[in-house]
Amino acid sequence: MSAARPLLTLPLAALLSCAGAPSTSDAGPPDSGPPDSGSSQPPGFADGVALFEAPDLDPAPGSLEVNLTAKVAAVKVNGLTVNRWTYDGHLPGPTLRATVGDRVLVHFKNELPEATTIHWHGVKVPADMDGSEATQAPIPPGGTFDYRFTVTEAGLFWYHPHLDSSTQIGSGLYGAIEVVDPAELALGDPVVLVLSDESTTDAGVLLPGDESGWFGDYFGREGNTLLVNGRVRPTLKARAGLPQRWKLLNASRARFYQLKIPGAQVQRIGGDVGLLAAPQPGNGVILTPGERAELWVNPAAPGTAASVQWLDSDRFHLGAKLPAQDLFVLETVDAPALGGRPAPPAALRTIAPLDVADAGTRRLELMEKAQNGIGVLGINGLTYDESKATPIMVRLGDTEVWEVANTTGYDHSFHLHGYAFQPLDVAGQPWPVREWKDTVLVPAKQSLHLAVRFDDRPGMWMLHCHIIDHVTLGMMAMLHVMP
Ligand SMILES: [Cu+2]
Repeated sequence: MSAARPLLTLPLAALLSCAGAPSTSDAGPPDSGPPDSGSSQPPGFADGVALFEAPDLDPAPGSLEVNLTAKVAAVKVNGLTVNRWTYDGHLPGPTLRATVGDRVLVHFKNELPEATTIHWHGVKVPADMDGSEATQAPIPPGGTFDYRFTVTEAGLFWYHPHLDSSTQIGSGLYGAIEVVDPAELALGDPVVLVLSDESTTDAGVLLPGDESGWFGDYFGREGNTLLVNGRVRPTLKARAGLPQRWKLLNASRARFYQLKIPGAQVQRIGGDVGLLAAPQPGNGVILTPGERAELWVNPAAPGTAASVQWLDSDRFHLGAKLPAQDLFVLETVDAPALGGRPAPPAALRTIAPLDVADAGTRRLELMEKAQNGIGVLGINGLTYDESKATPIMVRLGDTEVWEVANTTGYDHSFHLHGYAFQPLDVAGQPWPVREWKDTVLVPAKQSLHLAVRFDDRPGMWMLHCHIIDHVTLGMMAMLHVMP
């Protein structure tokens, strides 16, 4: 594969000068002047959050070929050696790093005690590679499957099971997919940060995936241990004035992350599928399960150690918030970079709006109802079991505007397989920036409008709440993109 990691090993300034940097992009005017020469991140600045990278079995450029085995393995978490469900014995699973245009081949083997599949969240795979029960039979224990697809867009994506998902994701089965585009703006030294949590005893033993039954499904299982790249409160080092590009993924089952990053200038520069059209305010960004965000982070004063914290976003609208929790330490150790970089470029990339002049409209209600004396969740009046025989039908080539209406009293995370969409507005307010998303917060008692084009890859797909426990209660539906 061709996705070596020049930004981690070369000084940013050197990279900018040899690449010609912003001028090679069509994203608009260059930013606020060249950085100083010779400045770089502190040596080993990201060692504290290093992720294992899947070795490429095919050295030819344009392809990434990896082995991936799901298995129970001993890992070290918070000083304890504990068993987790893992990909290749790593928590998170190995990072797949690829370049736009790469063909990806994953030789998957299931050594778990139960059946599984892999869903490639956000990657535009063919329908029969999507890993949902709509298109793939469960891979039994001992079974194998080759997943093949091409990565066509830059961004941070991820992979996880789409079967017994609350238990399997909650037990450790998730990994990042970083797709880079050499033609993209250089926007700081990249760091992938996988945010997850797990529910364990004091001895670090995982609680059962269905722990606390219906109550856990309804409220969503938030773990008692917060992990950043599989570690408890690791340290990331930085140099004042020299921006880092944090690529964040929320791989938790149910927890929302509102991030507080003290002592730094922070702009959101990317969303689920690559860069935004323009930077947005980045401190306080909320990530629902499955969502990604890219943040441009420019640390302020050297000699400081700031705790990057999780804040409660009150997703149940209880009017009271849980105390903040530490996620990781941002340690600014070196003298300031000469000249610094006060802001990212005002234009990041060109994103054409989807043409919705002739678009059909569709309403999807995220709702709850009583069934046999308990609350269940669904879409348009039906739980997944009730609706799966009659999928939502759309036509290949059509553009549609969807109203996703949340009529429950708490927030949901709406995820569409196979197709990215452009959010148009939420709660009556225009979406602040043009961007591509596949997972989005739909606040309680509010509606969100999005535009989506079924441009390619007909077949059966899924849409569901990415609070995975809500899938268990029925908030999922099948979508048939008809050729
Ligand atoms: Cu939900």
